[in-house]
Amino acid sequence: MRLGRRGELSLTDRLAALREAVEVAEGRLEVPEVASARALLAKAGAREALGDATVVALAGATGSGKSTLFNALSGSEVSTPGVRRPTTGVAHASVWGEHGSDRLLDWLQVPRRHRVESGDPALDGLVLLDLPDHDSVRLENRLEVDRLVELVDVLVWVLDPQKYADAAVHSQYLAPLAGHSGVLVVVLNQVDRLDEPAARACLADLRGLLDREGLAAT
Ligand SMILES: Nc1nc2c(ncn2[C@@H]2O[C@H](COP(=O)(O)OP(=O)(O)OP(=O)(O)O)[C@@H](O)[C@H]2O)c(=O)[nH]1
Ligand SMILES: [Mg+2]
Repeated sequence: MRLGRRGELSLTDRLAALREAVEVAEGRLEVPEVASARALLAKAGAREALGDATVVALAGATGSGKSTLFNALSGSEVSTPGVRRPTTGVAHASVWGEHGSDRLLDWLQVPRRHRVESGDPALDGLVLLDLPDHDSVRLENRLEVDRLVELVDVLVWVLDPQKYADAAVHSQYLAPLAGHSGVLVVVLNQVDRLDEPAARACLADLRGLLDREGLAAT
């Protein structure tokens, strides 16, 4: 068996082990976990067939600065940031390199696509998504976030100094996703709004919150 970065089993080996367990359980175990495992295997199989691009999504509350960060990383104004809330109603994608991610983006149901010519081969295959707000007054925005959170490879939670401790993000997303901490990144954005001591205090408080949720620093 191949071992991953920290001596853990690779994803391929984990899926193979899960497939074996489901086959053994078939017709013997009448528990809902078997159906969930089967659904997970089907989803992983579908995703695997769509290539090895990495889909990274910027998620967060309205006004946290997702679109601004997305544009800065994309190198152009792909997604319009705004002062009226919420601003982004549909997900936008930026695709680095010639990776042929159209089928992947069709599967993700993200029609807004922008190609980035970075010249850095290390970024080839990166697909960055700017998501709508998870705490939206618009139901369709919240549903779109919940749909994509289940499908992307890496989630970057963009928090801001005013709402970093908001229950909506912690109890609905960060704490339940603690088991996926290897593919979660939490960013404190808009720190330029704070002076140095306030920024340090805010970061320490956020760190404490994440530690209590089982999201230790890596
Ligand atoms: N000072 C400061 N302002 C920022 C920063 N990032 C974004 N803003 C401002 O915050 C406001 C909201 O930014 P957006 O990028 O539209 O936020 P969003 O998270 O995409 O918001 P929704 O699309 O509504 O979910 C805009 O007026 C931005 O100019 C930052 O790092 N510092
Ligand atoms: Mg936005």
